Amino acid sequence: MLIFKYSKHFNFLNPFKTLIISTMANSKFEYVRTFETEDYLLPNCWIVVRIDGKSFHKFSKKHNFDKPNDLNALKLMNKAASTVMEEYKDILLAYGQSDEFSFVLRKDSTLYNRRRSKICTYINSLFSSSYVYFWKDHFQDTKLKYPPSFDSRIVLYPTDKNLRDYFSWRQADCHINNLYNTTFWALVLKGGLSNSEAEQRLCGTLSSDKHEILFSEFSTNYNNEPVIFKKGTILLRKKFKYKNSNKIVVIPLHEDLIQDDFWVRHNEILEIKTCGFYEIADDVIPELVLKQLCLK
Ligand SMILES: Nc1nc2c(ncn2[C@@H]2O[C@H](COP(=O)(O)OP(=O)(O)OP(=O)(O)O)[C@@H](O)[C@H]2O)c(=O)[nH]1
Ligand SMILES: [Mg+2]
Repeated sequence: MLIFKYSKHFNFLNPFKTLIISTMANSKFEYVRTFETEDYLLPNCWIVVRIDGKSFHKFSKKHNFDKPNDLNALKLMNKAASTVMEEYKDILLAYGQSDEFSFVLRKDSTLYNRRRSKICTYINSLFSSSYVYFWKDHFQDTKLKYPPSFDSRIVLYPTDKNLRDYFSWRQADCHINNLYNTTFWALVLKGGLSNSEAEQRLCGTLSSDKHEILFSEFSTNYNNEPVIFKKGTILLRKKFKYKNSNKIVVIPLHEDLIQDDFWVRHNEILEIKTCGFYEIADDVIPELVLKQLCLK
């Protein structure tokens, strides 16, 4: 008896042709599948996916991003990352700065059976397509000149300390780069120095020297710079009371995550339990949350 197994190559007009192809595939060609390797991630480890823009020094120039920080570009990164978090509920926290975003999945996640390539590529492609899809909402006057791309990697962290140190590393990096870039562009754009003169001026300077240059030469108190530039953006899932019902939304925060306080206040992350309530300060619902409530 002949049994026709359904395959995506099934030819309904000519089943006999399908039979020939599938017999050939099974007997002669299908062995190539044995070359595919398994890539299951170790159990019981935090899964961190980090995405980073390819050559964004060029992309930002081509699209006239404000220097050193373009608020619209940062908001677009946040929107793309929020879209990823809304889709993948196993992501507990995301952190972004500049052209990068990191996502942490619960350590007991069984998403795609913990297959590395599935998790890494789906998250990257949803992030990348969302970046392009939502571009026009953030840059009304600047057309996207070419398709951006992002690399991505997965790193496993076996302990809570390792995970916290990872995010501390990214936030410290944000602070160091932002202080440098803010001083560099003040010297160039306001101080009239060339790029290489500004680079030379900053060579060997300490953090306190950069604060002093900003304060004494450009009347800028670095501490008053926007917190999104200094700290980056943390995305967390929270319950949010809206019109007498509780919605679960992804909220943006711009806080210090290096100190214990953050992890105590948001203990649902490391303890992997239901998310806590989000109280809005000063009654202003962030744009990112308004969009999730379909109010914008
Ligand atoms: N003007 C401006 N540039 C930005 C902004 N955000 C990111 N960039 C640029 O993007 C770069 C990101 O750094 P990297 O990821 O190390 O560099 P890259 O050019 O993307 O190179 P690869 O990641 O190695 O492909 C920064 O150095 C800036 O040049 C922004 O808000 N404004
Ligand atoms: Mg990059």
